[in-house]
Parts: sequence; structure tokens; C-alpha cells
Amino acid sequence: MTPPMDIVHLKSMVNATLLELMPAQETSPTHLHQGMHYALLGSGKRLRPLLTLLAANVATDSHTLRMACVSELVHTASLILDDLPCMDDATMRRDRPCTHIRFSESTAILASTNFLNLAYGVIADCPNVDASTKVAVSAHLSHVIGSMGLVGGQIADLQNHPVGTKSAIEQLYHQKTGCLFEFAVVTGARLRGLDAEVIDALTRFARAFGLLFQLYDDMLDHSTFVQETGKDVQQDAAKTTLLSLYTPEEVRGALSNAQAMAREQLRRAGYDESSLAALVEQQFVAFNGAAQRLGV
Ligand code: GRG
Repeated sequence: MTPPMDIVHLKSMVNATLLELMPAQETSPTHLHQGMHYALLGSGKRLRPLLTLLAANVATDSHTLRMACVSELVHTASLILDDLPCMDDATMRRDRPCTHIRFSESTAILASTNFLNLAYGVIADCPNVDASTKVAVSAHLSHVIGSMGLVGGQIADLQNHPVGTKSAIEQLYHQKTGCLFEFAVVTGARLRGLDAEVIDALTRFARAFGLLFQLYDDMLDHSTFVQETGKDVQQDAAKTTLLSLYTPEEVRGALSNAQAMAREQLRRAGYDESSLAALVEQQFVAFNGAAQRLGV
């Protein structure tokens, strides 16, 4: 397998690009811009942009970097909203007080809205990407954010119907988490001009990876991980999650089946020997380590 590209270096390039994409903090309206810098430049792992860069396989040109940042702008917008008192009512995010606490609820909502606006602007403004790719990326993003994606997943999560079936919860996980991973890898593939067969395989990969990542996020919500997450834990204590529905044996089964599916789809897409596969394997180590620590 190809050794992973230098992830630390890629992450620092993503951070530099994110900084470039936002108006400076000193630019009026300063309070809003400061809130955006605060929310975006905290300790995020930048996993979604890294997936785009590695799927695109030309990690360091400026248009790929800018397109890779789109998913991070949207992800950050969603985290800001998710933390609000009317949603999860969280206090900590990315190792510091949530944006609505450090600034105000109105600033947080407007910062989130402006991140979404910026995301579409970045796609439209990318000079080296052809118009048909931009249209495909924008349409995909609109689907991912909308009522069949993040927004729909969030409303279902907030309503928390007490007896969710496993397949309903898996669908919810796809909407809350998997679909933005899907957008990230598929955007990378589109930038390479890869065909429908590859996009289909990456879409299936992302569904499996999103399920794993959300299951992992559920595990991190356990108090065992209070020192390590940089955000509130036990937010899901009253919610139905796969962890609360599954027996430990089923959790192990789900982890191993989804990992097998993710590997198989990466192979189908031609990425099995790639840096993308190496990054994914690193994530699997983290997922399996968390499961082991929780004894599942
Ligand atoms: C309008 C974009 C938009 C969203 C509205 C609020 C909302 C609907 C959706 C929230 C969805 C949500 C918060 C899902 C959880 C996703 C998740 C697993 C977050 C943790 O991701 P990490 O670990 O976080 O990658 P960092 O901080 O490292 O980036």
C-alpha cells in the first residue's frame, strides 16, 4: 500500500486555506468575522477535507485545496447550530466554549449561515474547475445539506422517536454524518474526472464509513472519553443510538461488516493501494480501539 501522504502537512495546508477563505477578523462586521474564525480554526481534525484531497490525489494545488475546504465550512456550520441551546445545548466544542457561548446566539447563527453561503461561493469561484463539475458539486452539496441530508437528519435526531428501528437509525446516521463524507470523497473523485462507476463505489464506501464514524462518535459520548474529545459528553444519554440498541456482539459485528464493506468499495473504486485507504485504515484503528476500551 502507498504510504500515507504527510497528513500533518496536508492538515496545515487545509488550515491555511480555511484562513484565506474567510474575511479577516479586522474586517467589518468584526464580531461576525471573529466568531467565524473562532468556530472554524479550533481543534478540528479536518477529516472531510483530507478525504477530498486524498480522493483527488493531487493534494496541493490551490483549487483542490479550496474545493476540499467546502465540506469543512459546511461541517463547521452544522456544529455551530448543533450546539445551540435549542438543539443539543452544548457548552464545549473543539476544546473551547461553543461559539454561541463565547460570542452570542445571534452571532453563532449568522456565522453558520455565512459559512454555508461561503461554501457555495468557493465552488462558484474556483477558476480551474470546469462549469459542469461545479454544477455537479453544487447540486450534490444542496442535497447533502437539505431535508434528505443534514437538516433532515438533525430534525429526526431532535425528535428522537423512542423506538427507532436499526435501519431507521442507520439512515439517520447517514444523513447526520455519512452524507457529508460522501460529498467529500465524491468531490475529490469529480476533480479527477472519475466516472460514474467510481462515484457509485465511493458513495457506498462513504455510507459504511459514515456509519462507523457515527458509531465511534457515539462511543466517544461515553464518560470514559471525557478528557479526550474536546466537547461535551453524554449528550446522547437520553437518545436511541445504535449503541443503545445493539448488544456488544452486534456492535462488534457492525464494526467489522462496515469495515469490510468500506474496504471492498475502495477496492472497487481503485483506491485500495492509495493514501486514502491508508488514512481510512488509521481511522479504523481508532474506531476499534474505542470499542475495545468500552468492552464491546
Ligand atoms: C445547515 C449545515 C446545516 C446543518 C443543519 C445542525 C445540523 C443541521 C446538523 C448537525 C449534524 C451533526 C452535528 C452531526 C454530527 C457529526 C459528527 C460526527 C461530528 C463530529 O465530527 P468530527 O469528530 O469533529 O470530525 P471535528 O471537530 O474534529 O471536526
